[in-house]
Amino acid sequence: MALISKADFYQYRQYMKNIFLGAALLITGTAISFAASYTLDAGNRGHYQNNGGTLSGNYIAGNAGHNEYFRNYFVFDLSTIPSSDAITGAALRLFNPSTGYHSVDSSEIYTNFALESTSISSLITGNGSNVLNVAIYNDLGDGIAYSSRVNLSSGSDGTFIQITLNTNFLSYAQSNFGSTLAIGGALTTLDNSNDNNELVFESTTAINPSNSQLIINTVPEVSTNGLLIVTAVLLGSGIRSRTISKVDRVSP
Ligand SMILES: [Ca+2]
Ligand SMILES: [Ca+2]
Ligand SMILES: [Ca+2]
Repeated sequence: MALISKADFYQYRQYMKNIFLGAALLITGTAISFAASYTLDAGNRGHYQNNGGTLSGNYIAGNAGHNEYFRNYFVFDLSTIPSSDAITGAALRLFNPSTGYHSVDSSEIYTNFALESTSISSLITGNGSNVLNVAIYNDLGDGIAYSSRVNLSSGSDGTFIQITLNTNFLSYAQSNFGSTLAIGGALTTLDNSNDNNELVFESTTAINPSNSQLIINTVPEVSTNGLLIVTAVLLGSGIRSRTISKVDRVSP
């Protein structure tokens, strides 16, 4: 005995298709809306000198002649990023002022490094003496690299330098979501003369905090994504089985 007519069945099938499409769009839209991007101003930044001198604010890097060498640092507060999020990418965004590039060479390479032997509190306050601070200066430009070598020149003056951070940094940042992290930087194309000027990020003492930023992109933790996929599959298979059961019951 027929339960529904063919016309009713086709209308029903279209109705269910629309529901399924709507649900799929909703789920997809929900998944996309979870992807997040965080742009954070450096909470602390500055430089250390090869003689152990240090200054917060100015993130100069390179050689100012007279055996004066500088390496810079940046500290970021990640407390706004949920520790359950998964990092997908990161970049350091640094403003190089109109007089920022100052070198005897036509270009210089700037590279970011991990802090292996310096705590964030030591980085901010120093080790207590210039002699002890030399270890911090060294740490800022050695060890694990967080960025590939980035080229600066006079053409970089008055522009933002966006530096893609590598997987070493992504792992480091991921483990510090909800907390703070620090990153060092140095010029890695210095010549053998202690007296040649080879500087980048000069004149950065009093510039806007938003001129040194960390950008972090994330998605929800894997289990949340998995849940969304499972929900979509279950919804799809449930609708299909109900549609098929209706086919069996259409009148001849
Ligand atoms: Ca280091
Ligand atoms: Ca050089
Ligand atoms: Ca030099």
